[in-house]
Amino acid sequence: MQEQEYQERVKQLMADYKALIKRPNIKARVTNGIVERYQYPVLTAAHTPVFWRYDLDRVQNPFLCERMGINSAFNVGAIELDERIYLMARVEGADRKSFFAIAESRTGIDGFRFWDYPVEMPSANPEETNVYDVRLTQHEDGWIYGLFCAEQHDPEYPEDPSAAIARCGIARTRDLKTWQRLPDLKTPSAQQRNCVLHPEFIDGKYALYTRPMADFKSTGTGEGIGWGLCENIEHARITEEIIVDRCTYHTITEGKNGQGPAPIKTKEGWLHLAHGVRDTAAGYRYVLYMFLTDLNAPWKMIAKPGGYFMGPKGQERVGDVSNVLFSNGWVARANGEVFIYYGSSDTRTHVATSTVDRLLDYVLNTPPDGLRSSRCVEQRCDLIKKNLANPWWKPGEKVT
Ligand code: M1P
Repeated sequence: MQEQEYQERVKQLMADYKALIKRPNIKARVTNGIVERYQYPVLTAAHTPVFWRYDLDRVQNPFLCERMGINSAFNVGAIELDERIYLMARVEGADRKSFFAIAESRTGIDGFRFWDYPVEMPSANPEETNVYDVRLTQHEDGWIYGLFCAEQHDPEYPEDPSAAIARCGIARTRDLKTWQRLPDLKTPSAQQRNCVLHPEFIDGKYALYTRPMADFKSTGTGEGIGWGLCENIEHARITEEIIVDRCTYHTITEGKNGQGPAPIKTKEGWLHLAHGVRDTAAGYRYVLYMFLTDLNAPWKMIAKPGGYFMGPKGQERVGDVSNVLFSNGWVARANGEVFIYYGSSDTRTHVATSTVDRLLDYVLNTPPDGLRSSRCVEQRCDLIKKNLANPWWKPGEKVT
């Protein structure tokens, strides 16, 4: 390639990247009243800096080949510090390994830019192969904790290259740059993914949401979102897990579920965001749902609307693992706004916005799952009857 063409191609790569980072995001016109979606994802593989992917040395890379491709940027942990929003993304290279990288924005809905270097997360053991899906918790002990899935090949099945063990990795930081890795969480369960640290001490102990499961990923081998206490986060061990939200037949959590980010403390209780999974002929379907637990007993469910408030839509439905919405990061701002960050189809990251008041209204005033078709029809008929009794919204109808 001639020098000039080389220069032009590099210039174009940089210009495309800049345009993407600067593109303003636009609120989608259609809303379910609970959240507003946005037109563009906030992070994609193309949001990673060009210099993460290309060797820009003309002698060593004469054809300007992408040397280290990036596949996806999704499932982000989120935190607000000094009025800036930080996302700790699961970035997956073309080599399938995930790693963490921080992207920062002033608005929280656009303008996310990755820091120059990804996070260099220390490993807990030499067999650790893959890390992903971090949940960030600003704990009352003063540290920011990141709990994530740390995965390795299952030594019990050396012949099976797909046999894996998922553990809960724990690390802490003060600045999101330097991370102190602590020993992995120990629980009675063989597999642990979707573990989240509760932001406050309970009876002087650290409290964690867990997901006890017998198998690495198969639906039907887990009971639900768990809860357990541990004395010492530096050697975290939970000996007893209770179930906060149990997987239930013919609901959105029939297959499995998992706590999303750490819950938000509200005047009505702890507001939770979670994912529910069901198996279908087309593969697993992941949707997002919410529930509320007691302020003084965060393991006690006090309200849970039926069904999901966000399922995969439009472009969100397609990607590496299609038909998946997954969230492990949200931010509740001082002005009552809530930014929900969610990954779609294990490929990209989006934002949806709402407020604490609106989410509480949704959680407290939406009918619970009727669990049977007949009950669900009754619930719907009640709604229809109420609306038809006073059809002020129907042009031309008599208003009572
Ligand atoms: O591929 C969909 C999701 O699968 C896993 O979710 P769960 O822990 O509920 O099984 C995770 O690998 C998650 O990252 C992924 O989005």
